Amino acid sequence: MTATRDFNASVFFDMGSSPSGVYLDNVSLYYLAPGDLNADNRVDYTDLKTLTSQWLQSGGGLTGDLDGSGRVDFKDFASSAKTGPAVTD
Ligand SMILES: [Ca+2]
Ligand SMILES: [Ca+2]
Repeated sequence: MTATRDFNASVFFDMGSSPSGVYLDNVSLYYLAPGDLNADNRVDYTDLKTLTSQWLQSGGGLTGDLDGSGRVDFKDFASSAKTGPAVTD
């Protein structure tokens, strides 16, 4: 993977006429594999367990909703499977 320092990014805040400021501290950017639902840099049984626990659920905040459709289904499972599991558990 490319080191974080290899990326350039710009962030713009439109504060309108607000007198408030924005302060950013300790910002990290990293690549997260689509199937890595718990962000531990591995796609494994724990992620699959999370996906199955949310199976066919709808709504917001579902970590298993990989395609952002609002529902955890076969499309999400397929996305997770494409990541290539490193099953060690
Ligand atoms: Ca994981
Ligand atoms: Ca989905």
